[in-house]
Amino acid sequence: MVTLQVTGMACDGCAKAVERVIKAQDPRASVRVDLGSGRVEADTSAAPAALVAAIEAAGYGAKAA
Ligand SMILES: [Cu+2]
Repeated sequence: MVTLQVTGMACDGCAKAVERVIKAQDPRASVRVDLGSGRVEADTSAAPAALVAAIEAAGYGAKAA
């Protein structure tokens, strides 16, 4: 389980975009996004640093929580 703090998500579309970014790194990941808090939980074997980099490349802020 990887928990990330993501900033810059304003709507459901953003939440879906972040989920897609994570699934691009690991198609089998199961992802939960809490839009209000920016907390993102992913059941994935992908490295947290790789997820952070991919989310930042998509235009959001991210750090391991
Ligand atoms: Cu949005």
